[in-house]
Amino acid sequence: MKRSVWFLIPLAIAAVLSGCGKKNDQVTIGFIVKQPDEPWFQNEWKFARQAAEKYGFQLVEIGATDGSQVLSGIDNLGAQSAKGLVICAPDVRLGPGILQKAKQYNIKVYAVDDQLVDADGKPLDVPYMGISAYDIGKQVGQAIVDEAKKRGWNLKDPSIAACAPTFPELETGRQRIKGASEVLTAAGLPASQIFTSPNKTGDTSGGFSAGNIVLTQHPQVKKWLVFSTNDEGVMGAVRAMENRGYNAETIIGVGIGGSTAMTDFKKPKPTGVFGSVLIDPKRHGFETSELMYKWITEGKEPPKVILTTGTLITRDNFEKVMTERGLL
Ligand code: FCA
Repeated sequence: MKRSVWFLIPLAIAAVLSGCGKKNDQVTIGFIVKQPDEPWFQNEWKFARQAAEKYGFQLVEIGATDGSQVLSGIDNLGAQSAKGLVICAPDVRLGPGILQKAKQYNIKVYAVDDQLVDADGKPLDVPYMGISAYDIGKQVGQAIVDEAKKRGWNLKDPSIAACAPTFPELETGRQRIKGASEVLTAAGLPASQIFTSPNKTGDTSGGFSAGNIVLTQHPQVKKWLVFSTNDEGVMGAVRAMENRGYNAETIIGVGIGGSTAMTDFKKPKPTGVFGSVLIDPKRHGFETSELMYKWITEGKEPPKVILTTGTLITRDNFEKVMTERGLL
């Protein structure tokens, strides 16, 4: 070895040691999410890290936007002798493949947000924590109805319609849309005035494209009600509307999530994103990881299904509510 590289040896040893980064008996848990840029998933990771700190396990965060990334992520966890995996999969129909791969490494699986299903769409027998999607959808619908009433809008007026970027591949997505649609029609909006359009990517740009399709098809609409699977769908559609001259006075959009909508609430002037049903990334991140840790260390399997609740936030109360939840 040349003299000049001797000094690198201690550095290399340190790198190997810190790369291992875990004590011999330390539990490793993986946390795979489908959309790592989305604030919801970043918050899940943030709270999972708090659980890791509290219980002293090693958390491996993996962003996987397609099936092959999920499978290589599980191989990676297997190589690190991980014992558990909390996962929101990019495609829930990968369920059987995920379970098979995890079994190969003796890794326990906990589904979060999106329930894993088999090829026929039947839920798989793995613990699941999701949101109470139908009820939260109804909260969205109710928030829109209440605000429309305040503005004196008559939902039977044919110049008022709803635009809903959907995510029909997911049961939780279908339930959210169903809940909101039912409340709106019960309040007088004709079902034929609800225009859905799939948000192909589940993010804001997907919501923007879905919104544009609806807007092009229905230029006669003067006032829009907007709801979706998540904040991203609503925000995307609202941006498309703003591009065509609609504004906070002619749009009532209510999302699901909270952290993405918050960026609009922080703007000096109101936008078409009127509200959001804030859901609970702490439960979905901290509690799933905690329950997984206890499953591994105490053999106590998490409850089969936990469905979490939501709280409406708007420009008026988001600061208070989100500060209380550790989200601001
Ligand atoms: C699904 C949605 C996310 C989030 C989560 C709770 O995974 O795609 O945006 O709403 O449920």
